[in-house]
Amino acid sequence: MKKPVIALTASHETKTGELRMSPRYTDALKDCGAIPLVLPLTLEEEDCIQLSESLDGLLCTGGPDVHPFRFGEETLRYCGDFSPLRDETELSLFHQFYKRKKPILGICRGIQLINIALGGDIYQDLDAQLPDRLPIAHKQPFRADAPSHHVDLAPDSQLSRITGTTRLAVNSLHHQAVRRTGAGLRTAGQAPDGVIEALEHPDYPFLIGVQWHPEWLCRAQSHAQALFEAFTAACARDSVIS
Ligand SMILES: [Mn+2]
Repeated sequence: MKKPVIALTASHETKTGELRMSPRYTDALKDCGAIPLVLPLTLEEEDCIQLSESLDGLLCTGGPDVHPFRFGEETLRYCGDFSPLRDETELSLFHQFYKRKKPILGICRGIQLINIALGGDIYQDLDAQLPDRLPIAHKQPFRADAPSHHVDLAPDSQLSRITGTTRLAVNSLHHQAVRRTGAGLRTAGQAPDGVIEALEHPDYPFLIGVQWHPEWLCRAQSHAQALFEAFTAACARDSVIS
């Protein structure tokens, strides 16, 4: 059987222009039987159309903040750095894969990008904009391969079906988070302080975003492995159809 080919977006070093890819993402996909394909950020729209037609799925990875103009806001004091090239290319890729109903998984920045692409918005900084929440450390003070807080899943969510549970122990390396959810998306999981940590699209073959980093947890947490397996299985189904 043909392996599914899954596109990943790379991290962009804005000072040098270099692209960077953590092997954790590519290993997680490879371990599930997929061929990971890291894309450049210099893609025209017609390139994104062609790639979305020929590839089997899209993984939107972690990275810097999306520019606030993308969700109609001024830049607030605690917003972080951004990559204009990455915002532009990733949004274009998302829209083309989305249009063709190809499987899409968003991780960290990826869940925020998916939400913004579908008309939702985000908190530019949790500590500044939600100071009174339970003080969960969304930037955990220790290694990323150890979980630091829990996420409670909606019992009827795709994520609870995939993971076989409604409570996940996750890592946390973010200072922003989903606020208003975009068109068609539902909240699938929240941290104990109410912060949205997972989104999914009930009417789409596979469109899931998670605020944590499952690529760091594959060895330690079976739910992380289950998520990558479900994603690559959805991409494999797609590769049979196309
Ligand atoms: Mn978190």
